[in-house]
Amino acid sequence: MESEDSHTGLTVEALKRSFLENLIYIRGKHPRSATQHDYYMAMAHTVRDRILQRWVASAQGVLSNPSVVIYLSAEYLPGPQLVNNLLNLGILDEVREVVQDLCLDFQQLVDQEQEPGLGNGGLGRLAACYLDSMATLGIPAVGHGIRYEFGMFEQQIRDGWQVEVADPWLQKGNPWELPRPGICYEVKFGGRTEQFLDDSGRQRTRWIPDQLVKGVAYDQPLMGYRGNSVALLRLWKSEAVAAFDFEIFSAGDYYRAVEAKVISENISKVLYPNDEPEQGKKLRLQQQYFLVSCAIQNSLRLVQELIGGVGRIPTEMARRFPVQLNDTHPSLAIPELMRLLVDEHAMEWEAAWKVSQGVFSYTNHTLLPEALEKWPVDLLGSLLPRHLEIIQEINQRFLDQVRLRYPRDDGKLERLSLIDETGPRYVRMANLSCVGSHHVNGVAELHTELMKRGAFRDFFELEPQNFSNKTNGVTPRRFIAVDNPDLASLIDEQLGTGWLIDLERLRGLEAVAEDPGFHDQWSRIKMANKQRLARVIEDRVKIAVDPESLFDIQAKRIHEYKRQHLNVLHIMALYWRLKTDPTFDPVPRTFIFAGKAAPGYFMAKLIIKLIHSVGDVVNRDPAVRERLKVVFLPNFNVKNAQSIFPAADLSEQISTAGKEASGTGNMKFAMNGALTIGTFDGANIEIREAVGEENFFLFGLTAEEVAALKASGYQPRNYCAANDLMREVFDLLASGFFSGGDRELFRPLINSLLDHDEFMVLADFDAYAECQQLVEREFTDRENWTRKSILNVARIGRFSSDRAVEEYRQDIWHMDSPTIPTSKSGDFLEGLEDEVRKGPVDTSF
Ligand code: NBG
Repeated sequence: MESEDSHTGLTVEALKRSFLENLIYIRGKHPRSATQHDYYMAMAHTVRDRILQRWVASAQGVLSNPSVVIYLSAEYLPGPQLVNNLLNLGILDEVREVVQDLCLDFQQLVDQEQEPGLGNGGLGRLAACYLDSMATLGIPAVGHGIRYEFGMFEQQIRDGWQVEVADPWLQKGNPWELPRPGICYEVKFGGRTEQFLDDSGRQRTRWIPDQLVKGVAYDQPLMGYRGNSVALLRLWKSEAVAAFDFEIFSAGDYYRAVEAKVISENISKVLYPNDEPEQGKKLRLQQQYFLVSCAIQNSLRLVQELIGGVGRIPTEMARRFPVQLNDTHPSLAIPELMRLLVDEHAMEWEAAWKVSQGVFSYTNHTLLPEALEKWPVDLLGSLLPRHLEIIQEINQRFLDQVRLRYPRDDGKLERLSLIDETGPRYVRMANLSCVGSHHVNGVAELHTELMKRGAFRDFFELEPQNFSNKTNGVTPRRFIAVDNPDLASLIDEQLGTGWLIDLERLRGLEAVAEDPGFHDQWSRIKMANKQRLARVIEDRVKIAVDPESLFDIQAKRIHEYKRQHLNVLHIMALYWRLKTDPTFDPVPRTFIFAGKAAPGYFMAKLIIKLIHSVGDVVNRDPAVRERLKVVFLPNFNVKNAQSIFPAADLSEQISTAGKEASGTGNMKFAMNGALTIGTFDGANIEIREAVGEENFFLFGLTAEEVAALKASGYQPRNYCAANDLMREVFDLLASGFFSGGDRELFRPLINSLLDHDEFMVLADFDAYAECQQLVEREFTDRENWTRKSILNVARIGRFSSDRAVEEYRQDIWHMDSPTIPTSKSGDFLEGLEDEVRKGPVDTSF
């Protein structure tokens, strides 16, 4: 066998040989001493070789028609890579065979993988889905992010409370990344600026920092489905500029030199959980700047190499290298690009600004006021003095134009200003993002409308043509094919294999939505998935649940606006009815929760405690007669979600209308055949429209009704007083019934609901409970339920991230439709010798 073949071959034989070779040559292990982890690593390297071959070819392809999407995001949640890559390479069966033939356990091997938890939730997962789609569609893309040494904390539960444990995901090594010590940039912090006259007599500014760190690239190629196109995830790690600061070292201050190293390395140390006030968190601001400085320096270098020099930036960069800002976290990229062009490349301000505005576009992901980023002017000025000057200059020029259009409208100026001057001064990152971008988008129709009418109204009025909606989507490769392989096979049998890259084809399932034979297969798969989840539950939290019961699942970050407590109130009400009314005979249900709370978000953590407390009582009470079970599955992440999405009968998407920008869990559940109970919020609205009103359980106030009720003076207590069951539930909770007699434990939650209820839980309670009764009735008619489940999948095609990315490509990035390279047969190494002799052309890839 050719040695080349063992790096690239896709046959069982070639894969087996490669696997065994890697065990020896990469792990240095004989099978007699190899652990499961060694085998996982050997397999990962086997797969990585095949990806690298495609990546190298893919990167060369870009040279002929240079055009690359630069995606900037502080978060990515790519999930475990092994199975996803096997699927994309089309060698899942072959590798299973190799593993089986060697009497190893495939699942055990797969379970060794630590997922990179480099994000909080939907926003980070969306970034991963979009890279997957860009790779699949053949759109050249580089996603820049931070290589956090500690990702999202691991959630453990002790005595019903969330406990956060650090996530050292890199400890055992990451086979998917390639360190690129040669691709590194200096990042400056602090100090001051000074003016000087350059050689041509022009007034220029230079920044004299007082801290320097180094950003080093770690590359992870992300392969598209079956294609030969690969996207690049480039994560930056912070390091000291030199291992030791020699000046300090030679002055004899060894400890200060080491300290400087530690401080530099801290920048990429840990991911910040969101949903906590971050004002004043200097390290977070340092992280954001660190990311964009590395990304923009690297991108400018790439652009120069690919288009041939700085001189062509003004005409070429916006056209060929669009930069997408995933929320405001990377918005310092705007002043950073201005600084590099004006200060370092001596470009005129106007020309640089044109480049900048042409290049950037911005996606907003939330309208919650507390989540709209703003940084104290003093903090930003002390850390990034030059950027503050640039932001002020952008602001001044911008406000001058606004004044021309709206003379004497001080309110408008005040609202549009990049600096909030109403109290202590802040830089408003959303305003910076709007002014510095040529396009702004929301992530679902309602969200985009609310942007235009609310927080972004003045910007919209100024330039309505710059705004559009791009409803989110998720990748069916991960969320159907990887997570629910049996469902994917059934669909393959029915529709052939093209649907995974053309999700609208799922519509073909409508033809068999009434077919008893197909129903049978469909329900068997759902049942097997529920059995699998039941085993996971038994294994992880020691609760026995009945797979025949209705699996009612709410899996997402714990937040008051997502209203897990509305769900729990309903559970308590059902429980109370069961206890007090012997004739009450509800459909057996298993309520399953999963999700993390921000470490500093007390109320969210109390909700987790409440779920456990209610579960403890309900699960043990014989009066419940096996009708109800309540389960909390700890540590929700991409890996654990794999057993959750495919097993749901009912998906809970019950946010207060107007608060959930889009939601993407709603799409993942529906793609796996769950029916949704949901409010008129985010992408729920569009999902309902797509799958049909009769196949979606809608309840609750609309965003407008929520606003109107708030304006009219909402009194949650009145809702409680008017509803006997609700009152009883609150009394029960307050009495300490669920907390071993402790009347104080849930007091903060009770008071918050009865006194303020910012998220209108009580106002929606009745509608929710009533809608849940309808769910029950529908679930008892299994034929009917299965038909609805099939129709949900058949009509979910629109929510593929391929569709979403296509819309970005056409409407925002204005890129030509890509051609996906076909795989080249023959010797991959052919021609390489000559290339070596010619020497390098581009070094940024
Ligand atoms: C989240 C929204 C979700 C949305 C994802 C992806 C942030 C700031 N926003 O509704 O809450 O689905 O973004 O767009 O994390």
